[in-house]
Amino acid sequence: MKKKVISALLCMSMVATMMAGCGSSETKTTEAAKTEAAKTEAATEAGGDTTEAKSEAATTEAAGDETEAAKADGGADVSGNTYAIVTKAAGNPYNEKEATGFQEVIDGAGGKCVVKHPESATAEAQITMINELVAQGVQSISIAGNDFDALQPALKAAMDKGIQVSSLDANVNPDSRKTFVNQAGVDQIGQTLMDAVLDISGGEGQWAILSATSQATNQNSWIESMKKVMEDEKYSKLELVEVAYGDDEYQKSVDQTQALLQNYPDLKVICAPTTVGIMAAAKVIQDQGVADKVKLTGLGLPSEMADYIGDDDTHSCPYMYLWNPIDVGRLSAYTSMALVSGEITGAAGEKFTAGDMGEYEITAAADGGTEIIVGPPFKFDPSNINDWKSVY
Ligand code: RAM
Repeated sequence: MKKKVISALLCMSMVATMMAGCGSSETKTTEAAKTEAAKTEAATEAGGDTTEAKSEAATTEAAGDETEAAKADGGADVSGNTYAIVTKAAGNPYNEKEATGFQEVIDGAGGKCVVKHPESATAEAQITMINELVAQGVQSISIAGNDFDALQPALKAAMDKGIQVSSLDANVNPDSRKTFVNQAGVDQIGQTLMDAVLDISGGEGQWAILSATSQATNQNSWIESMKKVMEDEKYSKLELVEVAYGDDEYQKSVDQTQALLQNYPDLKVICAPTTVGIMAAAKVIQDQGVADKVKLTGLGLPSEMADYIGDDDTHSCPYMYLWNPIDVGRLSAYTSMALVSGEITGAAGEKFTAGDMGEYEITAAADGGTEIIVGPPFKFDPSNINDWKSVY
């Protein structure tokens, strides 16, 4: 019976690995899945049915079996601890997927999880939530910052109370965090997107960026990186005509796209490094029937972009990139648990095992703080979009 449970767990881990696998990390993750199964076996032999304990821990706040479940998952007793995640804003499926991944790991380990989605993507809305979480006495806060500096007083106050603060997706300044779970390297994203613009434009012509909010650190660092890449001679025939902001609101992103199309009749490419923006732009371009003239690339969710990806003149987006937002949330949860247990402090050079995601190392970030990079961006094109659209 126990052996069956273990092999079922191993199979589930391997299937999950195949689903989430973005090329190079597959081997690492499969190894990690095996290690996890071995740990599970040890815990199972030591007594108690871990599978049952895990699912109970996910649904009940009672103690008891939770301790066993937590030990089986991460080595530390997380029962009684509350781990919070604050996303950029409600109503964005990308943010919801991050929160789902975070919650799944915390629940699975037997901890308590609090998910907060501010109504709008502003620093003010997040400050209110941070203050509430401090008053509630949570052990950790993982936040996708709506501003690099503005959250510092609230996050510092949280850290002064012993709360472990880390950021994910969009960074806050180094004084406001222990570390940052970064979806992919900033320059890697900048280079990848610039090369896509170069390729899709045919090497020359006008292009524009459709971003999220003007305060979003992730967007701004990717845009800065693209501009740096563009200084190279290779990109000299490209003209960046405007950076427009749709604030990660669908209608505003639609309006901004319409304005770009109207103001720049020779526009060849729009690059939207935001899942909300790219989907809005894709719809506008196709609805206006100009997909033969204006092309789109950027960062998009395969589930939202499947209808717009194609090589012909009726489709707006030849290809785009992203990473698994569920994994960004999952790694943030493992990071929060490791910070709370004291396994890591957030210093460069520290390593820890993020459950079945495998081992990660904390590295120095360009802003003087530290970061943990989830993995490289993954390309979605007509050859694979149908395989991915139901995954995330
Ligand atoms: C949007 C948000 C998020 C970003 C993705 C790519 O959903 O702006 O912060 O990481 O796009």
